[in-house]
Amino acid sequence: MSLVQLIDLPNLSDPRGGLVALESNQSIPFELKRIYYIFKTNDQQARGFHAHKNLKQIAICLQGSCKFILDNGHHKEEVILNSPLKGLLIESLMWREMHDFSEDCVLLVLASEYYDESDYIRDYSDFVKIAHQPYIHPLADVQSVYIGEDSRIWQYSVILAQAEIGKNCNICAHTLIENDVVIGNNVTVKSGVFLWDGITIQDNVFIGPNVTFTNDKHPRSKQYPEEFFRTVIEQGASIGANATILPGVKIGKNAMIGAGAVVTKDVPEKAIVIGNPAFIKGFIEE
Ligand code: T46
Repeated sequence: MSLVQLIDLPNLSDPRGGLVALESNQSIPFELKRIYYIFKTNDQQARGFHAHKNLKQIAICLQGSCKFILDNGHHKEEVILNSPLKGLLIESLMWREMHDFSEDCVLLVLASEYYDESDYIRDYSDFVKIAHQPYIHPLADVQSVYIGEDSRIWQYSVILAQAEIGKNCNICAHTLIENDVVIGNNVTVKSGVFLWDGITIQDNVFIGPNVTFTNDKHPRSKQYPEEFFRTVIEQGASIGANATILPGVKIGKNAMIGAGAVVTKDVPEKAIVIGNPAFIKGFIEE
């Protein structure tokens, strides 16, 4: 999604002249608590160079022009404001810089909160750290602190305290990750997947919905093996929906497991396996 969100302001102009009326929660998408304006600027003096933790704002260039640079910590976009009929919506956690003010620029800003210096993030490296923090949905139960940057954990996921999850992973709703589980970077775990003790998932692995993992060959209620089998899903492998992976299996790099397959033994690199018990149908050609 573009970082630049320009809102068309209600234009009530008629032959007598221009008129724009702004109303909280109507033409502007928040409750208005504060207004300020910046004027008598010059093109040599840039401003901004900060983000806000919670504040939302709309900037309107009532007269003249200026350039905004918006940066969400991942990428930057520029926009020139030069119309009293356009409002630039600046969401929280967005680094902003204002440059190239025309001499006659009058920049009006509508703010969702009262002034609060503690809401400012004025150091760029602090901002980048915050912008890359993992997202944990409020309905998830995440006890582990070992969640890599840019990872997202969705509703009703349970992640126990010792589990390790790398960067940029997507752990979908309704998943369970036990303690002795290590997940690499860029991994997708779709809904309905439970990762039991003893499972390692390397970088770039895709685990489809309702894939079933196991870690005990002869399970009996209340009887625990001294150690669970170790299952390893190597880099880049994909496992189709509803496949079952038996305990202790190694799935090789870039292998592809068909939907519903029951994998009873190791799968070589790049192998395509299907069926119950799963057999090799071919190899991925690159
Ligand atoms: C923003 C961009 C678009 C206050 O006391 N109350 C206020 O409401 C404001 C806006 C500022 N101040 C104080 C804080 C500083 O000591 O005024 C001084 C100058 O503010 P600052 O250097 O933050 O100004 P800009 O032009 O760099 O940034 C302003 C807003 O502060 C900021 O929220 O998003 O405009």
